Amino acid sequence: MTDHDERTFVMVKPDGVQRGLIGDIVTRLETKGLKMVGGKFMRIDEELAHEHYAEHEDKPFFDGLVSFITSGPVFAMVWEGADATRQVRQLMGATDAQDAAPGTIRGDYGNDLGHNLIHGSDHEDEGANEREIALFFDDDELVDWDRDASAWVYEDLADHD
Ligand code: D4T
Repeated sequence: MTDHDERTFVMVKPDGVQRGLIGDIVTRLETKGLKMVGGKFMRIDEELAHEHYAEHEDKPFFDGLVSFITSGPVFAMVWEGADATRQVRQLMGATDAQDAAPGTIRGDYGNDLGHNLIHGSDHEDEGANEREIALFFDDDELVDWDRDASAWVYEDLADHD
C-alpha cells in the first residue's frame, strides 16, 4: 500500500502573487494529483521571515531574501499526496529560474534567481516539510478530506480489478 498522506509546505512568493500566477500554480499541483489541505493568503512579517529562512542567515543574499519575501502578500499552502515533498520540488524546477527546465513552474514562468515564484519544502532536508507546516499553520487550519479522484490518481486506491 502506497503512503498517500505525506504533507508538504508550498508558498507562492510575492512575485507570483503580483503577477497573477496563484491560480496557475495551484492548477499545476492539482492536476499532478496532489490534494490541498490548507491555504492562507497572508503577509509574512520580519520575524517569520527570519525563522523561515534561518538556514540562510549567514549568506550574503539573506537581507535581500527577507526584504523580498516580506514585500507583499504570499499564498501559503499545505499539499498532500504520495511522495508529496519531492513531487512538488520536481514541479517547481531548479532554484534559479534561468536554469529551470521548461515544463516546470519556474522554467515556464520565471527568469530570475531571487524572483523564483514558489517555495516548496526541501525533500533532502529531513523533516523540513513538517517544520515549515508547523511554522505557518495551526493544526485546526488543516483540513482532512477524502477526494474521490484519488482513486483515479493512485492505482492501489482503485475499485477496478
Ligand atoms: P526556496 O527555499 O525559496 O524554495 O528555494 P530553494 O530551496 O529552491 O533554494 P534555496 O533554499 O537554496 O534558496 C532560498 C531562496 O534564496 C534565493 N537565493 C538563493 C538568492 O536570492 N540568491 C542565491 O544566491 C541563492 C542560492 C532563492 C531562493
